[in-house]
Amino acid sequence: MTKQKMKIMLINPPNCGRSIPEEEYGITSLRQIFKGEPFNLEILAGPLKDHEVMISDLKCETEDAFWKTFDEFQPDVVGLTAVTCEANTVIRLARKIKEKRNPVIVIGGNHATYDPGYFNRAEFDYIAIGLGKKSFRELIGALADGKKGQDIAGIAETSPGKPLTYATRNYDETDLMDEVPPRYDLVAKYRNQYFLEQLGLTMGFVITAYGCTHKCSFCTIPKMTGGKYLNHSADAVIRDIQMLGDISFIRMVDANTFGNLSLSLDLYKKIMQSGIRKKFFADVRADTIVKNPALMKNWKEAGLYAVVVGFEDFQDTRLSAYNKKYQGHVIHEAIDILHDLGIVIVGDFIASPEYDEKDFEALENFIAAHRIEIPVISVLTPIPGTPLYKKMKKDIIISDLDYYTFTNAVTKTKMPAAIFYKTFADLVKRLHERPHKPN
Ligand code: B12
Ligand code: SF4
Repeated sequence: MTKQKMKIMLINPPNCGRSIPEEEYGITSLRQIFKGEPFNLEILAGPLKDHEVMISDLKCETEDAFWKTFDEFQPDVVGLTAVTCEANTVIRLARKIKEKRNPVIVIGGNHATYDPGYFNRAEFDYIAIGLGKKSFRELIGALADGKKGQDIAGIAETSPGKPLTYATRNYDETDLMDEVPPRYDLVAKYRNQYFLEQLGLTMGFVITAYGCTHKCSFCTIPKMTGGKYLNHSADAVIRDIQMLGDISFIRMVDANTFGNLSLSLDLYKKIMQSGIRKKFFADVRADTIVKNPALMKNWKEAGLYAVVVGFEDFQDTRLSAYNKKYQGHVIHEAIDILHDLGIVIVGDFIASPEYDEKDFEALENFIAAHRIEIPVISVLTPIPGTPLYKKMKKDIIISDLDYYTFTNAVTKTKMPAAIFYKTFADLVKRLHERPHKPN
């Protein structure tokens, strides 16, 4: 059979999810800190040059505009992405798409990877588990040849009512397809909407490495690569930064940046040599900072402006319950290093359902005492498929995934729920009242 040129529509779902503190306690900025480009879809589009591909970002346009584009484009294949709080929304969207036209619908992303069975239903034809750049290309290749994609590792063909079967993909660096850049051009029309309200700036995304070798109990990253840490070459990252043109803030969206020392050094050197002068944001583990202060210094010189550090907590017992693999003193040391270098700290903390008033107070005091410039507090959320979910399943009181926005207590709280939310919401409000502006 001859290869068919496919029309492929990749869709970023609309802003969704429920948030009790926002709905009932007047906080407006928890879920929508900023709109980010649908980088995963840009990456998936990269190797599909033989086909006609478009990206629709429903976070940036109205549903009416979307359906008009959909009717005009008439896709053969639709690719949807979703984190957990978007899972129900993409099911509804896929249902509507199937009613209008019957393209092949593929769902991928964090929720599909951790809880693929959730999408084993008639609205979807295939589920992508883990990294999708190469496996999706293989699937499109098979469909273009008039075949099915059931034999592609990492891709499950749905079988509603029956258990899902698929071959696990043994991810390696070839899955990153280093030589193929993301299709930034496909979101050019939305670019000015990718805005970080809290800092008043727009950002472009690049990625240097995927996955993580750590196993924090709540996290939905390790399975993405089968627990491996996979790197792009420094040259590919430089290429991507340059493709973003004059955007001056670059977010490295790795889950665990600087996890490979030699790559991080190589990239730093190449940034310096190439004359790239940007402000970089990266997600870095506290122990990486403590083990590699010289690397942090180099990166400060290369433009590292802020780091997002998943501190999660500062008490050893909780850190160990989260399987963080370091103790509280590491956090103190990391903060000192970052302050000395003048790198802005975006500190992620988790409010446990075990928290009482004293714990919230201790957290606020810790943030103030350590001058965490941008604290981000989420509520501990057991995402299906994680070790935390297994542990907390019996305590779940809200199973509707719309509420899995990391802002709701979906498990029983030690404090009465209303007081927990009020204390959490008041703390977040106070922290938001001291916004940090970039210099
Ligand atoms: C940048 C980022 C954001 C940005 C923008 C995200 C966006 N573009 O929409 C902002 C700050 C807005 C954001 C917000 C939130 N985020 Co966020 N975010 C990230 C971060 C750091 C990077 C995402 C990224 O670009 N990754 C790189 C891409 C290439 O990887 P990827 O998405 O996994 O895609 C690959 C595969 O999954 C697969 N794939 C993905 N989609 C599809 C689709 C198809 C068809 C196929 C075949 C394959 C496929 O192929 C891709 C390429 O290999 C991740 C952590 C991380 N490092 O991944 C968290 C992360 C995705 N966020 C998370 C969460 C919880 C949220 C919030 C709910 C938090 C909150 N309370 O504010 C909100 C909700 C956002 C929303 N959609 O409504 C969680 C998701 C957990 C979960 N299972 O729900 C993550 C994993 C962080 C974490 N460690 O817990 N986020
Ligand atoms: S929270 Fe960070 S360090 Fe822990 S498993 Fe996830 S990506 Fe790795």
